[in-house]
Amino acid sequence: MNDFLEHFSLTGKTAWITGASYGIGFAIAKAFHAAGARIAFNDINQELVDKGKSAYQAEGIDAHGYVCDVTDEDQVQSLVKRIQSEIGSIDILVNNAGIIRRVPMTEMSAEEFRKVIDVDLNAPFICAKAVIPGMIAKGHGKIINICSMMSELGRETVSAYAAAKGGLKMLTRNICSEYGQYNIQCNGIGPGYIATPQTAPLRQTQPDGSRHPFDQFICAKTPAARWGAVEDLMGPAVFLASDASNFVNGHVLYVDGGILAYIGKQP
Ligand code: NAP
Ligand code: GCO
Repeated sequence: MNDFLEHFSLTGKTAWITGASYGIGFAIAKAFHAAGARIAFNDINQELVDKGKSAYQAEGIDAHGYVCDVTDEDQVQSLVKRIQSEIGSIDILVNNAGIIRRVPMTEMSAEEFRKVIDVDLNAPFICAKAVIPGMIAKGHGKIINICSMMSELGRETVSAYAAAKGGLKMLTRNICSEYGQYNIQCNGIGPGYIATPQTAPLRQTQPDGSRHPFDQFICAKTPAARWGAVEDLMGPAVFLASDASNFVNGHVLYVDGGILAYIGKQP
């Protein structure tokens, strides 16, 4: 690799991607491995971790998988110590684990709202808080928070998710503000609409064989006229995890095919 591309290398780095048995987190972990990083991932139960490990092995990746509920601070603190002892102290954290509940706000229980906030906002706080001391000790660190279009826009039925992802954008900026002095860069990635299990209900073929109305809507709203693929996020994630972005901090990089820039195609 010529000298310049070395800036994008993750060789020798330890990366922890949360909720990465599949979906966006899995793709980001694959990209980090290809760039040279050691991979640690967690998921909420052993079945998912085992599924993830098999998937990583099928890609030739010796990923270290752990059961950990990222909303539980004791579990997170213990996991960070375990990763440090088994693989190495964490250089890169990707707060990827997330849930969504699509319910009209007035029909959503406070408990459901709190659950989304807990996973999508409180957990990134808990995980970042757990890794920052080690990053300070090492003199560098990268934290990438997986934000969303809903960090900028609202839509019907996703009030809790939008509140969480909007808060995650500001948590990203605050970690930058508070820990940038220790050579820690905290940035967000704002994926557009990506074809994963989380969005599968929005792409489901209708009983009459037609495309889901939301599928048609998103393609009309996207200049690229397509849903994103998890592969579209791999390059941006490696950039934000590497030395190539050491002066990029507090930024949310939207990987959305242009949705946020576009008024949408006339019906
Ligand atoms: P996904 O397919 O639902 O995967 C999310 C992963 O997080 C799953 O493995 C999930 O496990 C895990 N998880 C959930 N709660 C957890 C917890 N408490 N502790 C540990 N792991 C937990 O989602 P995705 O589409 O890959 O999205 C990943 C991230 O990108 C999320 O933060 C999402 O909000 C964000 N995002 C997605 C899109 C999109 O269009 N897909 C766009 C923008 C942003 P379970 O299987 O048990 O739920
Ligand atoms: C929804 C979708 C979105 C995507 C993503 C867009 O119901 O609107 O799930 O929220 O998951 O966050 O960036």
